[in-house]
Amino acid sequence: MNRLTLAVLSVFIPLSTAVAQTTEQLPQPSFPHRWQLNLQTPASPVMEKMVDFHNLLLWICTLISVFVLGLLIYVAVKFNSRANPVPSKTTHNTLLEVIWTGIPVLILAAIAIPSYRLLFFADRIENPEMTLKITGNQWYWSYEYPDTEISFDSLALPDDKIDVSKGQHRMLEVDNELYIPIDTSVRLLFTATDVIHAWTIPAFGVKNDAMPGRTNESWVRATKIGKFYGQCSELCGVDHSFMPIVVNVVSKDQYKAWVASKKQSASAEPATKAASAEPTTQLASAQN
Ligand SMILES: [Cu+2]
Repeated sequence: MNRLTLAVLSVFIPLSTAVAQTTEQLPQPSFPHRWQLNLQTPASPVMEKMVDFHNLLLWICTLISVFVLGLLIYVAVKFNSRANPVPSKTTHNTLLEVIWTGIPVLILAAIAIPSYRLLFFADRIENPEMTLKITGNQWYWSYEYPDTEISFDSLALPDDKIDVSKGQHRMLEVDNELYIPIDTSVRLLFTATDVIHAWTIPAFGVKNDAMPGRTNESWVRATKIGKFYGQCSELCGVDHSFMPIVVNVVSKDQYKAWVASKKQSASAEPATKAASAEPTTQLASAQN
């Protein structure tokens, strides 16, 4: 091993272990961390495939970029005015033109095959085990679990309610978090009451528009236990950046316990829309 290799390794080995350690210490498997490269850790089959597709494209882009850079360097060295004082007057070459049109077309066609396959895979699931209906409102989310008749609103926690010592994150925490069981196919239905919103959880590979008067569909089958964060991803008005999403992926038993507790509290005190809408107004006025 030469000195240069040693020097490079001495820089990268501590760096990679440091990154691995901070990732392990995080309570949430997919929370972004400082100096993060690449996408979030995937937590669903769709996102796993998206990461693979992204890596495939990265290789293709890299090879093309290196090839074009090589050609540019070759041309600059071989055909500059000093090396080639009398340039050729050739303007057309049919074979070359067919090749440089045909090869990019073939590359794009080859990329289209896995791309469409993934698009259809992410589109919808044939036999969901449960359904979650997501409604976007200005500016909070409403959730319904039609199978268990649970429904609630989920509003951003204002800054003064964020407790950093508990690992909470500003503008990402909500008062009512979602719960879904692990290894369970969940059909996601999206709609909105006012304007277009978009419900997003990067680690699930889900980003769908919630549109008034329309029901969009997607699905998730969570593969990792933990807390997953997302945000509204469609400019929807003044408080667009204050409608975060928190999904807890828990074991099937924990999910059943959550459903039971949620039903109990719902029967104890029926929540009113007016009461739950109050914090939005507070949040809106706090931002103004
Ligand atoms: Cu929105």
